[in-house]
Amino acid sequence: MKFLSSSMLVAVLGLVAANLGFQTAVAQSTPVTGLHTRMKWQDFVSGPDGAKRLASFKKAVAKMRSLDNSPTDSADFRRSWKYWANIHGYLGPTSSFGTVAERSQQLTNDGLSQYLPYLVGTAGMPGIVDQTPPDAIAKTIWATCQHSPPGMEVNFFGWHRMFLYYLERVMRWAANDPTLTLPYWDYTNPAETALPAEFRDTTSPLYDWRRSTAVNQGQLALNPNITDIDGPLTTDTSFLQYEKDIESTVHGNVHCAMVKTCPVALMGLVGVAANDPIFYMHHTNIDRMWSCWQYLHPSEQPGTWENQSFTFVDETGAEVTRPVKDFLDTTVLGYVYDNDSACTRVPAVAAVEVQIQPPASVEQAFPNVLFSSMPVPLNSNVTSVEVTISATAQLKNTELVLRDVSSLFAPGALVDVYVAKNDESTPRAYVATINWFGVFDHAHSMDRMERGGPVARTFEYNVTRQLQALGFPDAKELTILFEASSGLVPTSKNPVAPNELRRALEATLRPDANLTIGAIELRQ
Ligand SMILES: [Cu+2]
Repeated sequence: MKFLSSSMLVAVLGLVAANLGFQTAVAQSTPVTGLHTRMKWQDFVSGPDGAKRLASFKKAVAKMRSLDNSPTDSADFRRSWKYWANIHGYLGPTSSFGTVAERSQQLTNDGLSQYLPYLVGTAGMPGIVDQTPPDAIAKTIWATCQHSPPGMEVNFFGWHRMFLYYLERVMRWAANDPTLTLPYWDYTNPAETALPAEFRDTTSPLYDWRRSTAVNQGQLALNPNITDIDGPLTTDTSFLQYEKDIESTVHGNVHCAMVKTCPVALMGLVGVAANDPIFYMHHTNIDRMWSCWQYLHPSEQPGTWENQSFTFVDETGAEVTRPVKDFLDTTVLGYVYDNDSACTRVPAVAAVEVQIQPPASVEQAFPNVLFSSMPVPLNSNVTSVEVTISATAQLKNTELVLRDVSSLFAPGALVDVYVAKNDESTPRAYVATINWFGVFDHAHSMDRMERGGPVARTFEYNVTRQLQALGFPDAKELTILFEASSGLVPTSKNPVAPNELRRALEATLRPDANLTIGAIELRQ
């Protein structure tokens, strides 16, 4: 640790201390007066008040759904479930997410036509219909969700925190319960990766039939790998990098894994995702991940992004416009999370260097190229690339860069990235999962494709911990593995016919998508 400056040391010790608290972290039983505690789902529904909290939450969802067909100029319409889903995204001729017909055509083109009913409906099951904002307020606020299309940086955390804050106020109104506070689905805990039972109850307003059937039946759960935030939380050196990593990894992974693949409605298609109640439990957990970062970086100064303003409606249906900077401190907003201080699974590796001043680019931060490849096509379900690193390389902060990952359309599965030793003597180390949430269904990407350019994204993963686990620097012959993945694993509960499960777990990359990594680099 001798290369660490004292401020770096403080940061590292903070991480270790935070991690020691993981086992003992409990929901705050005595919140500061006036502050509501956003609880993990399993605590929200248990204890003496659990049944009351759950009833209130379901009542709010049911009441909001009952307002969907209110007169479009009424406050009730602005408090409806449909309206709030539309604030995030909607389909229609004026939407940046295109029309139902356009998204249907895309599903067909992507070879996913069996999921068309999830979008357009089927016997007795209404689908999504094109909508047009009825007034100036709706024109201003519908489809304003901030997600980063390739090459753009947006207020992903900020916009969604504001969205949830105003939704929570509407839900309190709808449940007639001023204590109702949004819970979160903590799938970062490997024990909580199955969809909570209350969302699988077909008679509940929290149920939606358009999720992966095996997930909705409790037979498959999220693969704990795809919900692990230890890497971004302990090695990212700036807020913007962390925000981008959370958005592009765990956030998108969960969206896509809730359905067969992206861009299948609801959760896999940005323009309609917020119609599913699980969307809000997912995003409350994402909001908590922002609080986890804030806890570990209390003195970090926000950037110019905090000055951007967004418009919503409140529980009276009135328009409100406020800057993101009003939403940085959740205690000012009246809530805290039951856990924002111990958010990782395993203690941070003390040898990871914490950089206080984030460098401008990966080239600047990691100037030494240990390995660089030619373009790598991922046209089968497993692709491996052998890597030989020069004998003099030492264990240091190491970045795996997947440059210009491009595809003609959604390739049909997630892609898990691993590093392994060539002799297979040590278990392979998981690095990250690539998902396609929002990549092919956002106006920015569609424009780009129409202009003839592929959508290309560059991923940077800190792989120091993984290389250390594989025995680097002694092991210098490595393999980088890419595997098609559904993002799901079987649960021990409710075993079903193996064939049925196997089909749900199946993940196939379509060769005609031309999924290609422009270059694979290892940098220090
Ligand atoms: Cu999202």
